Amino acid sequence: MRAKRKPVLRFILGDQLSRGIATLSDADPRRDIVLMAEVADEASYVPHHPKKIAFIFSAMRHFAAELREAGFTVDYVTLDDPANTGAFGSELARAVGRHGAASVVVTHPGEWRVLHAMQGWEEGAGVPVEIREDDRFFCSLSQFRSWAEGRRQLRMEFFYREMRRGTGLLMEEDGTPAGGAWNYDVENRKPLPARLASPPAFFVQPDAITRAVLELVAERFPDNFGTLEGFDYAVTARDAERALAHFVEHALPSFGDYQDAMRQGEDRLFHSVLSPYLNAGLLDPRAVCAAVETAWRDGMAPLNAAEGFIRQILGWREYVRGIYWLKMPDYAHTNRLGAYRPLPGLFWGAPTAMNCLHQCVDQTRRLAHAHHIQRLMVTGNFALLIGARPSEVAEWYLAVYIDAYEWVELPNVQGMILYADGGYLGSKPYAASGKYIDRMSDYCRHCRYDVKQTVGERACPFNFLYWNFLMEKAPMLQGNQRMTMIYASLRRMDEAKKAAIQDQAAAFLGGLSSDY
Ligand code: FAD
Ligand code: DLZ
Ligand code: SF4
Repeated sequence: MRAKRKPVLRFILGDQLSRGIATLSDADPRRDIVLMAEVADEASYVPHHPKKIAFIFSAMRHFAAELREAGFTVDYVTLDDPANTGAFGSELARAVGRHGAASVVVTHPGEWRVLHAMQGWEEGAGVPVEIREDDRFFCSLSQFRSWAEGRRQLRMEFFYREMRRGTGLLMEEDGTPAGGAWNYDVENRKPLPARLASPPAFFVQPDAITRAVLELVAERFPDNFGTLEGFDYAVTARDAERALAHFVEHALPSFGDYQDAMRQGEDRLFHSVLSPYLNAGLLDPRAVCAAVETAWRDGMAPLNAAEGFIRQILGWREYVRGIYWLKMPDYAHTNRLGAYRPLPGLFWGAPTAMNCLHQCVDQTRRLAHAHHIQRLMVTGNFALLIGARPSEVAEWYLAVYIDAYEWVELPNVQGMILYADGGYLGSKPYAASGKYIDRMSDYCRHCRYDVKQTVGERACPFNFLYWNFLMEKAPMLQGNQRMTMIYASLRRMDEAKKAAIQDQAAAFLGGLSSDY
């Protein structure tokens, strides 16, 4: 009698929930074992928002059920399994022993920290571990590396054009961009008209699997920032595809126009809220971009909306991933502007009279989601202007958003909001005064501060912090060509006003507390 061949153990991580994942590409359901594990290390390496943990655990459990239906044997270790050792490496070693596996196959993880640990798994498990490329992105890491080679500074716009040419997305047959321009931002970013209604929200009722996960998370993570109430995210690929269809029908047509708008009481406006599904593997970025291009070609959405949206995914999402893997692990420690202030407690929910911050942090607490302009121009801008320590800011963004994995969060924090990388990702800091927030939102109308005042008891803190930041960072920033105009305005400001701004900023910064 021939001996039974030993199984291959196929280890799937919580953000690899794609049927097309490289780990499974040559899997034999009759012989191989799929391993999935809820582990304490991953659930607590930052204090994740409870909705983020619930989303990942529920999506993992649904994915395991789908694989079983397709004939796979799935060994699923739950967080409350008494034998669970709490870490990827030790769970893998245990499973290799349990199943007498001949080898392990896994896909390249999304975080450097996990890749680093993965390199020791072979020794721990005592069998070969094959790490496969994650091919769920448009641009491979080697392709990005070749593109970046020899460039001192990278620019997203040039990368994006290459990606358009390479994929053919929104391209004419003669090789020119659809409509004749690469970018339609001049038509985008309008303030929201008072009477414009938001699109209807997409939601999914929690099923029995999600309800069990919600109970587990409530019990195990009672003190984490954020609420589990009203959990309505999709947790299967099928529902994520419904979320995509809903977005294309209801929100895409106005996505470009109101991409930068914010309105009190309206959390999502015309944003897609597809990032959790894209990043966990429930949605394929190619399918998302194709659906949006089709909507434009069918006359269901204007070009400025389709281009603006596709640029976020084909451009920004791929670009930040490329930078992350090119620059890690050093990228996490960059701090070019020398920022060392502890993160104020208001980020974790301590009361603040600054209405814009209160609204964005409170929305984050409720939903584990805030849209790009809230992350960039409200919380991000504030962190930049007060000189918050990059590592604490990065931990906050990684913890509180449902879509946060380090490969996408870190370049947005170090590069986009904090300029900690000295201009490698973006050409200048996104610093702004309260005027920007006032133009793009109604937050200022409901605030105790006056956005029109720069100094004085009711002056909007964004105003004096902005000018104070420019003065303080002048040695590093005033040579930046894109900041010439603003430094010219600063030079024209009279000295008494400058001194008053600096005094008020110092008093405000001195009063910030990291308690919450
Ligand atoms: P939409 O506005 O509908 O955009 C569509 C898609 O484009 C998003 O789903 C996302 O996949 C992609 N996208 C848009 N902007 C970016 C960007 N700057 N970088 C990468 N992808 C982008 N996005 C994450 O997915 N995870 C994060 O951890 C994350 N952290 C961020 C931290 C900061 C400081 C900032 C400024 C931005 C961060 N972003 C992050 C980018 C962006 O804010 C979110 O992708 C977006 O808000 C998700 O909501 P949405 O799906 O409704 O986006
Ligand atoms: C974010 C997360 C959490 C909270 N929990 C788990 C888990 O228990 N098991 C798992 O496989 N993945 C989890 N994840 C996602 C991982 O952190 C993610 O796969 C790694 O950071 C690599 O990107
Ligand atoms: Fe924010 Fe200033 Fe406007 Fe208040 S006045 S909401 S602090 S920008």
